[in-house]
Amino acid sequence: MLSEKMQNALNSQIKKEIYSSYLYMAMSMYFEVEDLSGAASWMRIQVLEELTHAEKFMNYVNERGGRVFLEALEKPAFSWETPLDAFSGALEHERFISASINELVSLAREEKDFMSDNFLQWFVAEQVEEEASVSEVIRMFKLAGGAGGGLLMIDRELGSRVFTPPAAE
Ligand code: OFO
Repeated sequence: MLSEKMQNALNSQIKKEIYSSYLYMAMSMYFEVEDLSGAASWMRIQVLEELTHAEKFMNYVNERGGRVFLEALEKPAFSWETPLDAFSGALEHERFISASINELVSLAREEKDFMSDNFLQWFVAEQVEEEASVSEVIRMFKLAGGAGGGLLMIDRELGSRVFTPPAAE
């Protein structure tokens, strides 16, 4: 059984994961307006990934006999100065999520809740990937320096991303 404190913390994380998908949907819509369909598609895949993260947390809370309470979401930004700016915002957000996962691990250890600790390790590894994939896009945008041809090439590359659902446990 989950402690009430852990249940609340997991519920707060569920909200953050769903908010991530909301934020990336907003970024996808921004890229659509900017005629960067590859970046828009990359973000739409990120939306799906975030929803699978939220689902993993929800399943876990249910499995441990807890209760999921969905909270209200804040309105995300809808516009960014440049594509690089949007991806930099995504990296900042991912760092915030990583810190939040680390807090959950600390709580699990404090409470000697080793089941939660073990469950959360998947997310610890996932956050390494989340930060790395956004950083890689940022690196590409910086190399292109906002130039037309380079931007088009990056957009094509981003459009080749495919959604791979996480393996079922
Ligand atoms: Fe769920 O990892 Fe991104 O936010």
